Amino acid sequence: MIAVKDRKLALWNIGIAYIAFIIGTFCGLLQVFVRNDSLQLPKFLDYYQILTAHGVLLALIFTAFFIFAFLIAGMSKTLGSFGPKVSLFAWIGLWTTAIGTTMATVMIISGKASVLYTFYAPLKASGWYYLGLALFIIGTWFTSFALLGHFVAWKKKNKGQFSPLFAYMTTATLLLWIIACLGVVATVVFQYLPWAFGLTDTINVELSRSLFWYFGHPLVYFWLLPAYMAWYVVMPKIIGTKVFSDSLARFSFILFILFSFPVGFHHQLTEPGIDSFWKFLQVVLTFMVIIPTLMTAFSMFATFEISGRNKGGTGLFGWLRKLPWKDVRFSSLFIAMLFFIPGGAGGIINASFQLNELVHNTLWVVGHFHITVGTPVAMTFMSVTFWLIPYLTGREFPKHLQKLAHIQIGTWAIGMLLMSTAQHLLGLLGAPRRTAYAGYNGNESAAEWFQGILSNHVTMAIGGTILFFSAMLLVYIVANLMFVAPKVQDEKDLVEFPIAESDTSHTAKFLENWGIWVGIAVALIVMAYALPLYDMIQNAPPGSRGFITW
Ligand code: HAS
Repeated sequence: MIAVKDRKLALWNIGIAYIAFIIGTFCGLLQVFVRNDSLQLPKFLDYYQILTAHGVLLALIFTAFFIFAFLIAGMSKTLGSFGPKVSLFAWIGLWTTAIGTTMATVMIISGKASVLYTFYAPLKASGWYYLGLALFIIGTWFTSFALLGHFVAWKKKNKGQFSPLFAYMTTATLLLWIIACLGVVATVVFQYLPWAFGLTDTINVELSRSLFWYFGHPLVYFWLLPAYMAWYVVMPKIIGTKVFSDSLARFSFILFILFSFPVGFHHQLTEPGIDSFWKFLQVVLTFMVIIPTLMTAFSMFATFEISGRNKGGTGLFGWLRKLPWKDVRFSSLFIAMLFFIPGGAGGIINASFQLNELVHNTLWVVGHFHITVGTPVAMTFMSVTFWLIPYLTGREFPKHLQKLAHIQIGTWAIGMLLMSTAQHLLGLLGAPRRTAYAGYNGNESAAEWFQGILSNHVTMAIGGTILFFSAMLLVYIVANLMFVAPKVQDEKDLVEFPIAESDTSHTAKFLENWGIWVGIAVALIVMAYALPLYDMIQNAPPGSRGFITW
């Protein structure tokens, strides 16, 4: 059992995460209906406003708060409870992040920041929106440094020992986050804030987008790595076995630190001002970042098979039947992983220079991120929710809620399958993303493209509605686990915090030498970014004034 004060900290983070989840998913529901022209929004709301709220609240706020809750709980569990300084920093982090979130949300709701979660210039939001985002990042840094401080203190006390796998992975994730944020902090502080508050008239659009994507791609791995932590460390315990290979797991996280950064240009392959050499280089490096995921896939299959065979499964696939399908903590993780197969394959298509011409800025990309962050990541967080909240609140996870959890996971999978398939197909047929309903001026041949059973905005809306139902079911389960489910009487009946045993006897010491890895990461960043960024600043295109198009 972790200390009460650390539990409280984690619970506050989860609480804020789920408030963002409620508003964000409701905006998603509205969106799918606007896009198939069956809903007219009231005058005070417009499509781009709800699209911005949806993206910011789910992709940035829900994920970040949930991730920090998971990391806080796991670090306290594996390294011991936090000292006063760590707690203080983590609380300052929580409140700064919450204030930043509130500022940004208020600006979006009041219609002063309909710039979507990527806030591409020259769209111009109120300066208070960018300030809110800056506070959000600063807050996450406080919490990150608090957790890193806890790690360093543990290492000092346990000289020469390997850190527990969970703590190691947390450290890698936080380093990735801190280095990634440097890009977005640079553009917000030096470009957006002076521009939005009227100190400068114009903005260098190309530079701002490049700095954003320097951050934006590692951001997706900041979502993914905590999910991988649950796959590597939590899942084996749930299915009754050990981590397949401690060194493989650690090394895959190191590869993410190295290759997450020098790849941001694959989001800008159609950006005219970047020389094709730099795009080519970053595309090649993008293919390197696939390797740790394939290592993870190999490791997961091996873990499943070992566990299934230990339980008596025979034949080529007999072990699959022995896995604990009735345990929703496991079935949700498994479905999450299944979704990542087409999700990752779509990523490879996006990253391929020529194919990107076809899919860029279409609904295909929206389909892609719903089956990466929207399912593998989000469903892993749901799986974690099912045991982490009762563990922290000291409540039971009663049978009727477990049944509901199965329905919730099933409906999420069905809704997402329908919605994301429709999005992928519509995108291939040319439906643009980041746009409200388009009737193509009643053009008949354009309308025909969108009348297939799956390539249809109605299918997308049906999927979206099922997803919203599933989201509300999840909120019901969360509220019950937080406040209603019966308290356990005896600590031994407490829901388990599953951490699998990990054998470090073959793990190489240099994997724990962070200086080497951060050094190589910096060298790769300099190689991929120094010259193109220098060029963008030295030979800057004429800046753009701001546009408020809504
Ligand atoms: Fe992506 C756009 C390329 C992974 C999220 N991506 C986005 C956007 C988001 C996003 C949010 O190159 C939109 C941004 C925006 O608003 O503009 N993506 C990739 C590549 C990968 C990738 C190469 N993306 C992710 C992940 C995300 C995510 C993960 C969130 C968590 N993505 C792109 C590109 C674009 C893009 C371009 C820009 C498009 C454009 O033009 O705008 C790779 O990391 C993928 C590697 C993964 C695999 C899959 C292997 C998986 C296997 C199954 C796993 C199974 C396991 C075990 C572990 C190669 C093999 C299962 C066990 C069983 C028994 C089943």
